[in-house]
Parts: sequence; C-alpha cells; structure tokens
Amino acid sequence: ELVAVKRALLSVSDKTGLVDFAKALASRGVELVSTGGTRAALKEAGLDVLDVSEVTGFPEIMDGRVKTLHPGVHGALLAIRDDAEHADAMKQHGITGIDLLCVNLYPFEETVAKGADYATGVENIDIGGPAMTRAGAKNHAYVTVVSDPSDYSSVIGALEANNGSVPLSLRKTLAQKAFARTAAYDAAVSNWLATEIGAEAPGYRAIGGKLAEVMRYGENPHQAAGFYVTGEKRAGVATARQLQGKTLSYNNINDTDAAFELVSEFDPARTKAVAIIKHANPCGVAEAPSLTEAYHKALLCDPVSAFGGIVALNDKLDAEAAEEIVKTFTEVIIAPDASDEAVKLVAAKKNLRLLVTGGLADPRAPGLAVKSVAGGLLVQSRDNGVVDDLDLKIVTKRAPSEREMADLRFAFRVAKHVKSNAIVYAKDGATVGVGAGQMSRVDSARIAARKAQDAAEAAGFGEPLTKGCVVASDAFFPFADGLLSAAEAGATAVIQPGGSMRDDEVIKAADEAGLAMVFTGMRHFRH
Ligand code: 93A
Repeated sequence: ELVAVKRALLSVSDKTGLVDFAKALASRGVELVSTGGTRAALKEAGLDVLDVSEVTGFPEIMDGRVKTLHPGVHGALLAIRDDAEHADAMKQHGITGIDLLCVNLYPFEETVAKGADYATGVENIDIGGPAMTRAGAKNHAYVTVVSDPSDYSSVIGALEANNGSVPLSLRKTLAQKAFARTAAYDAAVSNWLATEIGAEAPGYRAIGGKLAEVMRYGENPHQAAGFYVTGEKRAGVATARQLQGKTLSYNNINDTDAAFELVSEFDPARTKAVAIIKHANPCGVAEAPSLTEAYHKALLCDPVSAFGGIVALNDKLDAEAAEEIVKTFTEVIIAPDASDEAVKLVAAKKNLRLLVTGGLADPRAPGLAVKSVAGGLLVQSRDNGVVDDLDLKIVTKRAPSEREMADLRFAFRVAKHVKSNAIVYAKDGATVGVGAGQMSRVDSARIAARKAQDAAEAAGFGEPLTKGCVVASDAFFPFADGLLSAAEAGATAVIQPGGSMRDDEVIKAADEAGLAMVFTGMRHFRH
C-alpha cells in the first residue's frame, strides 16, 4: 500500500509553492528531475536538480514542444515495478522509475481568456504535461501525481507520516484529481476551437455552470432550486442587471427568459415589439411604431392571462410605456435599457422587478439547450432558425396579400416561442389568439379561437378579433381539420412548415376555402 518516493519529476508552469515543495522532497533524500524553466527556478534556490535531458539522453527540441515526450520519461512513469518483464525493460534501457510527478500545465485557459491571438492560443496547448499526468495517474499503483499546488502540503504530510512513502488512498485521490484536470483542460481547448470556427461542441462543452443563486424554492414550494450561470455571452435574464424589485423566483427566471428570447426576434430598428408571458407561453405579442402602442395591442390579446405576467420589450423602456405597464399587475419587466424617467415610474411599484440587459439576444446565434430526463441530460443546439432566412413557398392558388404576408411572418416568429402544439392567430402585427401546449393541433386551433372570442367580448368589440386574421402553426397540419377550424374562426392566410403525407389534401382544402398558404420548410417544436 505504501510506495517509497525516491525520484520525483517536477515540470510546472505555475511555480507557486514549488521551491518549498522541492526543498521538502530533497530534505527527505528524494532525487529531483526537472524541465528547463522549472529546473532553473530550483537551481536558483540552491537545489540539486537533474535535467530531464540527462535522464532521456535526448535534448529538449522544437522550442520545448518535445521535452518530456520520451520513453525514458514515460517508461519511468508507466512501469509496473513488480512485473518481471517491465523490470527487465527498465534495466535494459537504463530507466529509473519516477515515483512522484509534479506537473501543472501551460496556462491555456488564462491565455485565451486574456484574448490572446490564435497562434498564441495554439502554442499554449500543453501536450507533454497532460501526457505525463495521465501516464502517472494511470499508474497510481506506484506513482503519486501532484497536479495542483494546493496538494503540496498533504503530500509532504503523508511523506512525513509514513517515513518517506505515500499511501495508496492518497495516490488514488490524486489520480482522480489529475484526470479531472486533464479532462477540463481538453474541454477548454475544444470549446476555444469551437468558438474559433463558430461551431458548437455539444457533449464536450461544460454544461454545468456556476451557482449564481440559491432560490427559496423551485417550480413548487417543496422543491429546492438554484440558478447556475454558464458564462455564455448572451443578453438575457442570466446576464441582466436588476434595477429594482424582489429577487426573481425559479418560475420568474424561466418566464423572463421566454419573454426576452421572444422579443429578441424583433429588430428594434424596424419595429417596436412587446411580449407578455405567462407560464413560459405568450398571452400577447405585438409590434408597432411605439412600445406603448405595441403594449396595448399585446394586452388586448388576452388581458385576463396577462395579469401577473412578465413583460419584455425589444427597445429601451420609455416613460410612456412604463406608465401603461404599471397599470396592470406585472411580475417582471425586462428590456435592453430603461430611461431615468421610466425607472422612476416603475419604482412606484416596490415589488415589480425591472431588468435591463444592455442589448438583445441574437436569435441566429448558436448555443445549447439542455433538458433533464431521468438519468440523463438531453442536449441540442438552440433553435436559431429565423423566418426571414427561410424560403417561403406559396402553395395555394391565391397568394397572400402584402398585409397578410407581413402578419404571416409575424405569427410564425411568435409560434416558434409557443409550446407545442402551437397555433397563433395574428392580425395587424398583433397576436389575437394563442393556442399552446395541446396534444392535438385542432384543440390548439379551437382554444386560440375561443380566446380571441373572449378577448373581443371583454373589449366590447362586435366581432371576434380573428375575423380576417392569419394563422401560424409550429408544425404541419396532419389533416385538413385544424386548418378548416382556423378558417372557420376567420383566418384568411396560413403559414406552416408543410411536409405532411397529406399536404395535397390540406392544400386542396385551403384552396376550396379561399385561403392563401405558405410553407416554411422549417418546424419549430418547443416542449
Ligand atoms: O510543449 S509541451 O507540450 N511538450 C513537452 O514535452 C512538455 N513537457 C512538459 N509541454 C511540456 N511540458 C510542460 O512544460 C509542463 O506541463 C509544464 O507546464 C511546463 C514546464 O516547463 P518549464 O519547466 O520549462 O517551465
């Protein structure tokens, strides 16, 4: 169980605590071997140190790219000491075993974090260090691997307590730590390269994140919860500045994210957009020349559900919009920015949270979406498809009018952010009915129509808001029934991915009902 430490190889970039550690080893009669810079530091402290090239009989070459990558080093780390053949090989090749390996790696993470150029990043990828670390850690039956200066003291403590030996339990613990270090190191390199080529690397990227906050509870009071941030540079709820109000709850964070991701689909240079969210689904979304007008139009869609909702805006919150929003009980307002006057108006509602993000989230940006299942995590790339980039195909005899086309694009943009099955009725740049989260598309269509009817009655309008509207579906209509139910509600134009086995039937039904229909070729399931 105990292995005596007779020879140690030290090769470190971070020289913290190095001299004291090496002195403690030397005072116990441990022979020291080192690479260039490490050896120089130890010599300066007056220690006797062999150069690794004396051990290998091979010089450091290629600017140090190859200094320890040699059988003289790797044989010394990997040999099974009490295996006759291994012992023979050591003898034959003049290899002396290394019992303790002290390595920390080229500071790759720090170097790229400082914004180093590509060549500097590449040069800081340590190859020899991880190779030795893994070799020693694999052979922890004989080798003690110290990959972190914070472990120097426990190693010295163990040597003192065991008369110059290290117990197996510590060697095993340190081996585990060593593999954790090389795994994290390679993940950092892979992530950096993924960013360099503009790609995502699902599976390699650290999904965890840092615990930013412990919440009072999760979705329900009997559930514990925490908010972990990944460090992704994306404007939104994780990176926003909270100007006022109570701390956000688990559900608040989830809903605020849904709200802000939705309004981020709308370019503020083109239009002002407002989304009101409840249970992660929009109960009203609208675009207009001003935020105030957009808010009024969004609120009209479903004022009952909007009570206690989250309001997201795609542009700086101004006083006029703030004054209107505070009239309805609202949990959270999130916007890229807020004017001083708007901040003052919101301050009158002590509990209302106001978050500013400093910008919008790029809907086209790559990223990861993670969901947990029993015993695993499902990871996929973010749904970064945008309707403007799609090749919209008109499939009916009648083409949509310009006004219908604008509403179709608007409705499909919104449908992307509605839980499936999603049906969105829209008119004049505003949702007028949203059907979300149903198991059948027909039900979503009916619910959306019902809601539009209710909203019209509540507002004292003579006819349902769906009269002359358009309809968006997040996935294809498998049968004509859902489409016909939308037509019955008053829809005149349809946008949907297409691709059903019965597309022909659905197109024929649309033609017979005088509808205009476009296919996007892209589905937006959301669960
Ligand atoms: O360039 S390397 O990938 N090639 C190697 O053979 C090698 N051996 C050790 N980097 C290598 N190292 C690393 O050099 C160690 O991991 C350590 O971080 C650093 C120590 O170099 P020096 O002792 O010259 O400061």
